Amino acid sequence: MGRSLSAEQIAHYEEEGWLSPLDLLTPGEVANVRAELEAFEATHGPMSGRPERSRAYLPFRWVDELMRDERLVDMVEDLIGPNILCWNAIFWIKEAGTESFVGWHQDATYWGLDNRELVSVWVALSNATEEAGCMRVLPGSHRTELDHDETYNKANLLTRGQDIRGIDEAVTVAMPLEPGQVSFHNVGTAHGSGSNRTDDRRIGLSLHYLPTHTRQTLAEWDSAALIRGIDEYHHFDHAPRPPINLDPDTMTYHARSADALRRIVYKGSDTSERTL
Ligand SMILES: O=C(O)CCC(=O)C(=O)O
Repeated sequence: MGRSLSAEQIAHYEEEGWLSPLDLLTPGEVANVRAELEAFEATHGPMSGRPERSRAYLPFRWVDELMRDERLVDMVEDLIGPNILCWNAIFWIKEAGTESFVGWHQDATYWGLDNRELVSVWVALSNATEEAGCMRVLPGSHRTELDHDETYNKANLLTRGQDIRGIDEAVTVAMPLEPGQVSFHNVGTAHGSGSNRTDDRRIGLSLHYLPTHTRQTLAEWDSAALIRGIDEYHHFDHAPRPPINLDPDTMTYHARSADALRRIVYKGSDTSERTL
């Protein structure tokens, strides 16, 4: 038994590389978060393709607060221990009735981290049904390394249009979520999602937590937010907390941090056209 998760839930995550669904936000809380997002989009345009989409805990105070939500961090602590950094926060938005999809991929392949302890939390800000293109995972795949094609397909939301060929969909598991629920998957777990065939947007925010001993191997400098515990290692520069949305000093830091991230995820690629 952990602080929040049961021994069975922790064992399931460790064995299978995923855990879903878990309740996090109340209907009122999730409506507030979605309203914050859509208020920003009303003045700045769609989040997809904007630099604020990634490392989103720097531009937005409400993302910073969500990533520090004690209910969530207790669950994360059960999976990765008490000294916790958040490396990234990314919006994944598929507009109603569009082709956008996420190819099958393992994040460990592109993120330059020296271990496979990072846990990704995907927070549903809308109804993420199978019809809306919820995430699917390949159970047990966190223990293997699979070959990725880099297709640069524009409809694929991933930086390089990554896709693992030959996944047998019949042995994959869908992780549908109601608004306010979350799923967990390991950095090595193969995952992807289909297009949104509903008449609402499919909106997710992924939060990527790692233990403080983790190192970035693809860059001299990278940043992460200290969430809980002590960082005895200082392998990542500690990201500041935004006092308000779009705080100018924090946005200057965001530009540096997002640039470092772009160099990491595009290392060895001859393009860097997307914001993540
Ligand atoms: O939103 C999706 O469908 C995919 C998200 C994803 O790749 C991730 O959270 O690591």
